[in-house]
Amino acid sequence: MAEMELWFTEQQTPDLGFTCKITKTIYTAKTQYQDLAILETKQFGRMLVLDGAVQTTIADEFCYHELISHVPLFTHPNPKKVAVIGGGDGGVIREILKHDEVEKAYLIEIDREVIEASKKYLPEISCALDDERAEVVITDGIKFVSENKNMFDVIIVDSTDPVGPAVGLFQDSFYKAVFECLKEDGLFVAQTESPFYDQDLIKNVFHAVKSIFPITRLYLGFIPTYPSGLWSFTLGSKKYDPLEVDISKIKRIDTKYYNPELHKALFALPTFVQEII
Ligand code: AG3
Repeated sequence: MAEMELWFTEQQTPDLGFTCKITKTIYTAKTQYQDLAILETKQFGRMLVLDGAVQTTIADEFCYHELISHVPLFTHPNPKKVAVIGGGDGGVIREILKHDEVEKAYLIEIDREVIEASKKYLPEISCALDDERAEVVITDGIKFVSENKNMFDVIIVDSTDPVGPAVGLFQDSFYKAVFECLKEDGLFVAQTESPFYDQDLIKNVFHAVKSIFPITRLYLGFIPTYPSGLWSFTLGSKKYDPLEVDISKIKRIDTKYYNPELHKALFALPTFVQEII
């Protein structure tokens, strides 16, 4: 008898699915906050899925993790204290710790089980979580930023989609708290979904951030396993403008997507995206 084929589909929109062949279901759990699965896919290697949405895969995680980390960290001239809100797989922490000036990187994750499953099944991504410069805090990111003032040089919001546990991470009150939680020359970046499918969200976030931070910028990258592949990041900054960075001074670090030539080019937007904001 021919071997049975198993396929996983993320329903990216009510009318569109993203399907890949899986060779093994490595782990599944219903955590306090969400449904979690680690799948072995043929095309992308291991994949982390939360509430049916692909979060990261071994093959393309570098695109997202490098984009969300190195743009803010090379925009701030001396990032010493950095916080990641969400990001329990540890991919952003791994990228942050490639910067020698970073003294401490905090991972503020609400769901302990995401960290545990990633440590066990996605070691390539979670490997830096045991570094002595990394500190894991299990708590609600909204509570954490509201309780800590004037503390960080850079904050990176690596959330899930704006449904379920992440809804509050896309609200005006959260961006105000992020502003207060940053030092006087701090900056932050949040992942803000697909400019192809989530135009209202991007517009709302951009204008909310713009009403709070003196400098607000949108940049794009390509992430093959996310809806439409085209992905947006919104940056809010108190002082440093990513477009003013002297790219000749950017240190070469080990990356596969980010490079100094790309730093400003990422902010050049297609016309239909310019029209969103
Ligand atoms: N966080 C953003 C995932 C969004 C994907 N959305 C989707 N597949 N519908 C990724 C976490 C990686 N550290």
